[in-house]
Amino acid sequence: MSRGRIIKLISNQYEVLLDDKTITKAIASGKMRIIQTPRAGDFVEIEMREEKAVIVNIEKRINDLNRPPIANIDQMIIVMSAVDPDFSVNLVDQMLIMANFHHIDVVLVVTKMDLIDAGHYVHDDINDYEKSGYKVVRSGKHYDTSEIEELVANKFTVLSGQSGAGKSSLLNRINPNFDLRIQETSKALGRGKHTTRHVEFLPVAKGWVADTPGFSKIDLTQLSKEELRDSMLEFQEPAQDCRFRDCYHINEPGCAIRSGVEAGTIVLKRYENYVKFYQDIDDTRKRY
Ligand SMILES: Nc1nc2c(ncn2[C@@H]2O[C@H](COP(=O)(O)OP(=O)(O)O)[C@@H](O)[C@H]2O)c(=O)[nH]1
Ligand SMILES: [Mg+2]
Ligand SMILES: [Zn+2]
Repeated sequence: MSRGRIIKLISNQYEVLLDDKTITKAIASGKMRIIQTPRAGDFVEIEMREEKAVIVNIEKRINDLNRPPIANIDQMIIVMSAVDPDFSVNLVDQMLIMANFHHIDVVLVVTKMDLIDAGHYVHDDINDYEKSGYKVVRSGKHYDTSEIEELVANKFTVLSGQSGAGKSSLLNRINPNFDLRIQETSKALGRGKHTTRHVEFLPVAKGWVADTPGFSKIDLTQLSKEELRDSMLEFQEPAQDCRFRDCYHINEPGCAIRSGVEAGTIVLKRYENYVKFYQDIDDTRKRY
């Protein structure tokens, strides 16, 4: 019996990185497929059966995403382009909430910075995320990648971001040997659906990174209002001063978050998005 970690999954074929750093192909036992389907990132036990490596056990997952199907992630890198497709605060906020909800450390990488000038509004959006306490890395064609290489070292990272954001380009910039397929943005948009089953961690700068279609469609209404509130990381500390311990920061008196927004210590745009997501959840609950 040996132990390892699934780094690649194509239909029902797995590749497992064993503890001794060798890689083996494996299949899942019939029993395994019924109890729990193995996912990329899973820690597994392997047994040799008739010269075939068979996955016979999956260790309890530390975290577990569905889109993409991936487990035990140390870190999520949200990749969002400055333009083409346009930077979307809405989408970044949704991805941040999902990462926080799953208790996964998160970094925002903004690509295609080479395509915007100094006065572009994206600079303000980026500053807002930094002000909210998030780590942001600016990237673009010919930009130095050493900061990102340091971030991924010794970790299992998932890249998340819409098609055309520049995920594959970013990995190619770090390691030109990958030669990952880069798509014209116009063709990339609206695609991605067919590739979701294929999840693969690539060896990137002393770490492992999965280039996946990411959260192609995020539906925050799966969360409860409480889960949404608790996934707004930058609210956690100031919320200690709300009059009510279970304050939702909507219209409660003595709300420290709303006074923070007024005072400018909490970014208005992020608060507005929170209220919007909150109302979406509220509307969905009322319908059922
Ligand atoms: N100018 C510029 N173009 C980029 C950058 N990153 C990606 N692109 C272009 O954006 C398009 C989509 O890139 P790709 O890496 O396939 O995006 P993915 O779908 O997120 O993997 C391609 O035409 C790339 O050449 C960047 O940093 N600067
Ligand atoms: Mg790609
Ligand atoms: Zn409050």
